[in-house]
Amino acid sequence: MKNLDKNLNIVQDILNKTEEELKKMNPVNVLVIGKTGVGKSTLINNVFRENLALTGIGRPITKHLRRISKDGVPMVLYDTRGLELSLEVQNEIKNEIFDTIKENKKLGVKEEIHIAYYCINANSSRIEPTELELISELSEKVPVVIVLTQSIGEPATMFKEYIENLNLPIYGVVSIMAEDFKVTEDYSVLSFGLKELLELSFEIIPEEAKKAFNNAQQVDIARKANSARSWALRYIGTSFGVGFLPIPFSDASVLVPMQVTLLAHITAIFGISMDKATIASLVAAIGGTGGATFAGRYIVSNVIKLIPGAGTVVGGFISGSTAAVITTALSMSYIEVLAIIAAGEKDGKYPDLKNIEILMREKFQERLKKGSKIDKKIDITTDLPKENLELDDSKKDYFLSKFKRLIKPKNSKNDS
Ligand SMILES: Nc1nc2c(ncn2[C@@H]2O[C@H](COP(=O)(O)OP(=O)(O)OP(=O)(O)O)[C@@H](O)[C@H]2O)c(=O)[nH]1
Ligand SMILES: [Mg+2]
Repeated sequence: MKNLDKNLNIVQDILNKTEEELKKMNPVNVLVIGKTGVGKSTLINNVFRENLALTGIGRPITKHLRRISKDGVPMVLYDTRGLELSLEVQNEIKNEIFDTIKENKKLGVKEEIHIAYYCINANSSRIEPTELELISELSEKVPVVIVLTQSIGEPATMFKEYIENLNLPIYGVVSIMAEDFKVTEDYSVLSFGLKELLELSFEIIPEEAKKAFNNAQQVDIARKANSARSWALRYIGTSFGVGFLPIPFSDASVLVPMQVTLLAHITAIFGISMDKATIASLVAAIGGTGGATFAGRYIVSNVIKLIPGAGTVVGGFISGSTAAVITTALSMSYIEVLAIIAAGEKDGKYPDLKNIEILMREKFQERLKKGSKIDKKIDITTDLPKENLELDDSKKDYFLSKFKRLIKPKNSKNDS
């Protein structure tokens, strides 16, 4: 019982610290604009996690502008409505948007709108003069990307060329299909273009908003994992490098607060919806059954023996390099598991908690056995060479197939 309490404390600590980290993070602010039905909400729900357009809390800030946000996702979306209505309404909208942009800009980089996605249905074949005017004026105030939604085939390609030739003062035109589009019973146009939109957006938004953008997006999971990994390796390097005094095994629990901070920070950088149960499974996995913490006795009896070379440690002390190996293994395996959860979640599939625990334990031990070796050319989420980082559909299949047992249909209950 006592062990369980300790575990729960760690879980709560990780959750609280993650929340703190998120609060410190500058949010990314995105304006999504376009006529009704073009696919603004579909775009948002596929690019960002947590079905933001569907489940976020929307607050009308003007007649035609809604501000959407959600706890735990460091982003604010501005969604417009009514652009297809009369010229008079369009002018009203324009003024509302421009006022909002101006007011937010006054409040600094934390509040200002960082990017605007101007959505046009790719099957429109032409843009009206009023829309062109709006795009041009908007571009003077905020970086604009034209997103051609529901793009299918030749007409969409031609429309893209047509828009590019207009030489608008925008940052780019990106064709997308945000969600697979079913044409017939056995033929679908698969989703595409979101990765490109993401890359372009990262080029455009200010440095201060990039961390939040990476947290909020769900298109490029390897990117999330890699940024969490770089941060963790830097943190470990400074914590256990020169100046780290060896600690006695009996005091190994001093590592716990450090590891809590580490896991919380990783969770915040990565950006994933984590509940208590999930974190509890992860913590249980690295604490061993009956072990209260991932330090202390557990390290001595279960962890040390797995680290190549560490068996020769004499005098009952944990050196900086041993602590680094343990903590690196902990963070790398944690990130790997987050990546797998995120990949499943994107497809509306949630992993079974028991399987998470098993996987986390396996990954942790695998990492320990590698010792201090980190191959930077290998992407940790897939163990594939880094140039294969992009998770296109074939790789996604490979990626998921490796962990098939983890993935359960959305509606089935966790049997733990
Ligand atoms: N398959 C598929 N359907 C899409 C896509 N984008 C839009 N649609 C279809 O178009 C409909 C309208 O899309 P929404 O995302 O709701 O459009 P919206 O711009 O948010 O519309 P308003 O909220 O009314 O302004 C959806 O219900 C889908 O049927 C896409 O990328 N793929
Ligand atoms: Mg909508």
